[in-house]
Amino acid sequence: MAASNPDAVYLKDYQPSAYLINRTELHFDLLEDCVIVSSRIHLLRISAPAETASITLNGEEMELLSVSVDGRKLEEEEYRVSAKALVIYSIPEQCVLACETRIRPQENTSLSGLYKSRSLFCTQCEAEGFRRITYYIDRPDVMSVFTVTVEGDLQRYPVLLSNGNLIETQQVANGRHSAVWHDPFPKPAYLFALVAGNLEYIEERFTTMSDREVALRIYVEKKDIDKCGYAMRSLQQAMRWDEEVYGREYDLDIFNIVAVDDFNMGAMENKSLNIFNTSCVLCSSQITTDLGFQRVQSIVAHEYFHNWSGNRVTCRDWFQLSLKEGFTVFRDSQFSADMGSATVKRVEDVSLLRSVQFAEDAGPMSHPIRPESFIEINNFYTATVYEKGAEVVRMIHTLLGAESFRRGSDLYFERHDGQAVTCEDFVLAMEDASGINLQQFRYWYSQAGTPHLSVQDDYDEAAQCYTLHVEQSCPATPGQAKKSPFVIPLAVGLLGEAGNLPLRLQDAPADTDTGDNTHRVLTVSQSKQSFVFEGVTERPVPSLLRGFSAPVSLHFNYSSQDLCALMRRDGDGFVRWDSAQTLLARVIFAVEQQFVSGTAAILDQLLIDACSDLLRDESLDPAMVAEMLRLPGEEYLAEQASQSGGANVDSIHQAREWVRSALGQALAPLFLQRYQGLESHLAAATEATQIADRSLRNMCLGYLVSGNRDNLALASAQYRQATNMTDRQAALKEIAFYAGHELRASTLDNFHQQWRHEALVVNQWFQVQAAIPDSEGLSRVQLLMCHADFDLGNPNKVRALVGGFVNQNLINFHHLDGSGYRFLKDMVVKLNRLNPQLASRLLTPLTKWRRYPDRGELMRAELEGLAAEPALSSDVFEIVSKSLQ
Ligand code: B3K
Ligand code: ZN
Repeated sequence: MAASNPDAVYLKDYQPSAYLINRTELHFDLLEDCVIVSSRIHLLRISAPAETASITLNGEEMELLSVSVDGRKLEEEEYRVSAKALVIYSIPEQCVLACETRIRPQENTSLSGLYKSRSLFCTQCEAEGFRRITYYIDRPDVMSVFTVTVEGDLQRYPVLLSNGNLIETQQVANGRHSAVWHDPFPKPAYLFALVAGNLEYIEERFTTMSDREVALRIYVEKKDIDKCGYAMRSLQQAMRWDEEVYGREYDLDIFNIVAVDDFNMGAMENKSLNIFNTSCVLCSSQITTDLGFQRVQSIVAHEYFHNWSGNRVTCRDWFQLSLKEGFTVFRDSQFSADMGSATVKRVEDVSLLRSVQFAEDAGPMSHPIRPESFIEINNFYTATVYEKGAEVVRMIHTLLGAESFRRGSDLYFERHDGQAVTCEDFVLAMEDASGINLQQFRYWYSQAGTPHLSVQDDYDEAAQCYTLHVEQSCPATPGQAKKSPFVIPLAVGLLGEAGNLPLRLQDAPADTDTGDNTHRVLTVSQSKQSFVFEGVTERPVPSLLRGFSAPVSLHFNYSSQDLCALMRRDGDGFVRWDSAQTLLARVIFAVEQQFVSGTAAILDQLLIDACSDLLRDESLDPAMVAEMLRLPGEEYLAEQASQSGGANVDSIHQAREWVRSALGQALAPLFLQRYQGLESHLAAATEATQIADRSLRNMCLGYLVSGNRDNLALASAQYRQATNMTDRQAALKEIAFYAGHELRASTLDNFHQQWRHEALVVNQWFQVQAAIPDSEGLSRVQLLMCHADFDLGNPNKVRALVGGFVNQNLINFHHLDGSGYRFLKDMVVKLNRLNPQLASRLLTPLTKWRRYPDRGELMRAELEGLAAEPALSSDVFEIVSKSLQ
């Protein structure tokens, strides 16, 4: 472990800053081996006045060249520099503090602060990267008006960017030039950005709702200039949508996006200068899959939406991260739903939540969406804070209704514009605007864990009454043994023989909100509660948790016939999908049991019939049919299995493969018919119907290959004839996973030859190979790590290859000889030095050791090994130590 273990920070210890920084002036001298940063910060003490007082500024990994106060250079005894701070012993109530520091972006492999991505200077300051640039009060509630001068070589760095408006540019001596940027909006340091390099841009104009012209630019390397159009269109759509749906207008004359290769996550919402991972901006149908296009659209929108939910109104402290992230994810999911199929979007979001967030909630890092403490804030950019946070905002939307929710968001933005606030302020605005009391609802912010909702029904034929008995509970999570009941909006319908029945809830006014009398949102707020429906003329099948109205795990004892009925006929698209998933999971687990007990596996005829109906009905949205036929992932199945005793990855994998193959065989003619019928076109590659067709067609291909290896010929033909990356990659995957050595090797080789100049496609190539579930799994990955195109310094490559292996190749990662675990441990040790944020993210699969009774000890041993490593970063230390507790 580290010589001294890093300490935790607690929400309860929050204190406002003693100082404000009204203005911040920065000057960057970009040199080839270092950067000289000169800062002038205008300080004002706001805590109890005193003659003199000390100040502590955050600062790491930098060399202090000089420090002065109001123009007077300080003597060495007037201050102290430590590894993490600069303390000045005595400072006037109001003054200008000037520092000159030297930093080395060229050596910064952590990609936090100012660093170099290839030949480009760029920054990433959220959460605490600014303190690696200059000494500062680096916390989100210290907001300042920034003026930034960037000076560098004209040839190497013709483009010099920072936040806000460009004030002036100048040629200076020695072939250098400079640019001055001023951002009139006060902002926390985490939203600061700087970019310098040789970039080209595309430009469009946007006229805002109040008729202001905004210049929109996307900056990329010259070779990528033809791949920015889709991101630009997405930005324009997002800007219009935010005006129409939230009444939010853009507030500066310029909005820039820059794409960089080396980036720790997807993108960053720096004020007016968003910095993006190239993987989240660049697209063309030649190099990008349909999923990739959707990702670009939603991330461009997400970062843009932060301009209001995050930037204009920001977080008081990092415990409030979900204030901006949960709300912004909710906003971007509404946007994506409006741009495409709302049900498909919901299905994708819920699949992610259930496989990743539910697992997080059940593991050692479980935390509420507003955590109470952390060691390293970078570890809390989690599915809980983001995705569950968005679900919590969605529930407020459901409980208030769309109109009151909009009044609440207007009030929130109006009340807090220019402030750094808390989740509580958000909830208060929602309460004030709607008159609805959210007191008990607030437990969603403070309690961790996935609530368990168990429902039983009871039908009284004589009285024509149908009752739902609902019970909620929530498992203990670290530090929270007992939970209070949550407020759970439970959207329901009742399915009869001829469709959904009209609902009359006893003792309740008619639900006027939806105008649909077959749908109703019940508010569950007690541990046990019953809801009685009157005038129910037949025994219905309950359609529960429609639209996934709350992030809970739902339990109702459906028969397989019930599930088939819901799957075929329920009025709610989400419930139709969810019933299919439940049935598929049930069949897979049944087959797993048959394997374990040595009996011959058989496929449930009910499932075959239901899938056959789905495939035959050409009136259904092909995208939804594809989602309904998608087998639940191994990760999700393992999580499910661990809830009831323990997961065995090998038998889960075997059973899942068997079910796919058996279904592929049973319905081979139908799969082939749909496969051949769904033509795939390049034209209008992003158009919804084409995407839907491709998605079902490729799903059929998967089943066909699983059912009969001869169908690899179809995959081969598709690979050769594909006019877009979606079809090419789908075919490649089938070949890589299931073809014999020769075909596999030649196809993979062909793919690499063809795309080796497109880094993003090479990453897809790494990722497909990392996931191949054959006995060569780990050695293939190890070999690929020596490939000339691999680079440990580039997070996209590491995520594709190492992440692809540990997250998507479950049987190899969990090999009983422990080699997968050792491999991950060794990678984490290496990356811990280079890029701690990346290291700690990769570590997640090892933290789930308790899920696997048969090999958990092997996993734990690697965690112990990591714990014994010297010089662990706070990032890795926190995950390791919490996993071992
Ligand atoms: N706010 C950034 C995430 C920053 C992560 C820092 N470790 C991107 C986003 O959520 O929009
Ligand atoms: Zn965000």
